[in-house]
Amino acid sequence: MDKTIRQQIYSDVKKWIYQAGGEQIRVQIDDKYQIDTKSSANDLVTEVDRETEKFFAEKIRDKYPSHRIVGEEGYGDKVDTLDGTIWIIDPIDGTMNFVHQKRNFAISIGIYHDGIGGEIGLIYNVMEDVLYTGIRGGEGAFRNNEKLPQLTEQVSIDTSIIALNSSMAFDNNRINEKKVQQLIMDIRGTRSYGSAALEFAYVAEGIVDAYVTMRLAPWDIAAGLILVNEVGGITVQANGQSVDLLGTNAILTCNKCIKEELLENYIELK
Ligand code: 2AM
Ligand code: CA
Ligand code: CA
Ligand code: CA
Repeated sequence: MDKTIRQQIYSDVKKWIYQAGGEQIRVQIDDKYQIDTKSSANDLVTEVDRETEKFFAEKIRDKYPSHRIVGEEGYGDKVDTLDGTIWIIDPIDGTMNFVHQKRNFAISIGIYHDGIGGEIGLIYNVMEDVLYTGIRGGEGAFRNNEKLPQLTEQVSIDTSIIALNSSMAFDNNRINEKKVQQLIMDIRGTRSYGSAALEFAYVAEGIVDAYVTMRLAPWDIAAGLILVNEVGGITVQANGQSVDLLGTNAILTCNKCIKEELLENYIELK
């Protein structure tokens, strides 16, 4: 992607994220809105998820009519190839947190171009007003415009904090749960934030050393990929293969110095 176009898109998406998150969601956080369920009783979606995705889809189609959109709530296009420019949108990542906590959720937007994952990535922690950004090209990743340091090489399993869902420790259908239990005993601590995008951002920020999770959709990971990349971290499928950008993935994103040990000793998919 041409550098000038990349900068133009970046400045537009940043403006729109602040509008959607700040001027719309944050000021209306105490308003009543409709809550529905999707695949299960715990899989929530609200009017605000839909309205926010619609807001982005309209802005993008107006300004960049040739670009395609992949969105969680159905305002996007049917996309099955990675040609051209693709916007991958999660209007609210952490809807359960949005509904129950009124915090700890994010808007996540990743932009791909011609098969390259992670041209541009933005994750906006709406209630804390913290915007994580990354643009391809080795300039690094930023937290509210402050450059994040490259991930330190001083991390080992026994001193690491790892974000994971508690269910992984007793789910013996998809993962070797005994090894997850061993991991939990061997590391310093676990965290579970309930927003995949924020968990990626925290890996990029270096405040957790890895995030492991079993089923993520393209919009859960698109923005996070570039943030973690730009600080020298790595994201793979939990079986070690490279990420399928338009598919569902079990994901490991982490500091590079613990990747091999995690894959070899602790994460065994069934
Ligand atoms: P969401 O809030 O956008 O749906 C919760 O652990 C994390 O997993 C959130 O980032 C959530 O995204 C994501 N997730 C993916 N698929 C989910 C599902 N079927 N039900 C609930 N959360 C899901
Ligand atoms: Ca959802
Ligand atoms: Ca999500
Ligand atoms: Ca969502």
